[in-house]
Amino acid sequence: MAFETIQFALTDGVARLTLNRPEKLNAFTARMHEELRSALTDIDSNASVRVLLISGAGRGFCAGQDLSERAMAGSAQNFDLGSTLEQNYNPLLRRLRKLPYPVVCAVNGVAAGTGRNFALACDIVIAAKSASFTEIFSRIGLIPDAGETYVLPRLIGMARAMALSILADPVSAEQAEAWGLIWKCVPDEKLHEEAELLAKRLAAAPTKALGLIKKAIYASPQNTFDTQLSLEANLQREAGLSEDFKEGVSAFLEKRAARFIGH
Ligand code: LHQ
Repeated sequence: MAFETIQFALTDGVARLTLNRPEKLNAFTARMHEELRSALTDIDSNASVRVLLISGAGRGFCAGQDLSERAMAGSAQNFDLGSTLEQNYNPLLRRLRKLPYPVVCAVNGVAAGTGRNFALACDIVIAAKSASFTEIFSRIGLIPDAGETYVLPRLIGMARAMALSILADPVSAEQAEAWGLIWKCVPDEKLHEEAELLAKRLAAAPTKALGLIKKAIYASPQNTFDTQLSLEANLQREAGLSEDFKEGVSAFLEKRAARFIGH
C-alpha cells in the first residue's frame, strides 16, 4: 500500500518506521493504524529483518490519538473507545512485543497519551533531551490505556505510576532516564546518530538470542523464581541450537570477531 502517514524502509536488516504527520505531532489516525498494520505485515514476511527502529518526523514523536478525527469528535455521543483500542492499538502493541528481535524507539519530541505508551511498548527507548513523556488521559477524562497501567508500575514502581497517571504531569527525557522509564536520554543533535548506531549494532547481533531474551524478560514479572528458572532452561535450549551460538563460541576460541547471521 502507498504510505501517507508513515515512512517505511528496510535496509541491511534494519526496518525503519517513521510516524509522518509532523503538522499534527504525528497523532494516530485510523489511516495511520492501517498503514502501520501493513508495514508490520511486510516486516513479518521479510526474514532479513533483525531490528525495527521507530521514530517520528518533525518536532514531535506522537501526540496520541488524533482528537479531531471524526470518530473521536463523536465520542461525546458515546463512541466506543474500547473497541478502538481492541481494533487498532492493542493489536499494534501486541505485535511489537512479539517481534522476535529488538524494537528500538528514538523519541525525538513530545510523546503524549497513546503516543507515549507506543514508545514505552518498544524494547529499547532512547530520547532526545528536549523530548517529554506527557501523560494526558486524566486531563481529558480518560484512563491510561495502550498498556500504560501494565508497563508503568513495572518500570517505575507503584508510587510514581499512580501519581503520574492521576496527576498527568509531563516527564522530561532526563527524568524519564533517571526513573528507569527509558534506556537513555541523549543530546538532541545526537539522537538519530545514536539510534542508527544502535540499530546497526543490533542488526549484526545474534538475533535469535535477542528474541529469546525478550521472551524471558517480558515473562519475568508474572512468574515465580522457579517458573522463570524453567523458562530460562527452555529458552537456553533453543538458543543453544542456533547457528549463532556455534559461531559465538568458535569466534571466541579463534580470538576473532563473531559474524552472526541471526539464527
Ligand atoms: C493534535 C493532537 C492530537 C489532533 C496535537 N490530535 N491534533 C483515546 C481515544 C481512543 C482510544 C485510544 O486511546 C485514546 C487515548 C489518547 O491517546 S488520548 C490522548 C490524545 N492526545 C492528547 O490529548 C494530546 C493533545 N495534544 C497536546 O496536549 C499538545 O499538542 C502537546 C502537549 C502534545 C504538544 O503541545 P505543543 O507543543 O504546544 O503543540 P500544539 O498543541 O501546538 O500542537 C501542534 C499541532 O498539532 C496543533 O495543530 P494546529 O493545526 O493548531 O497547528 C494541534 O492541534 C495538533 N495536535 N496533538 N492528539
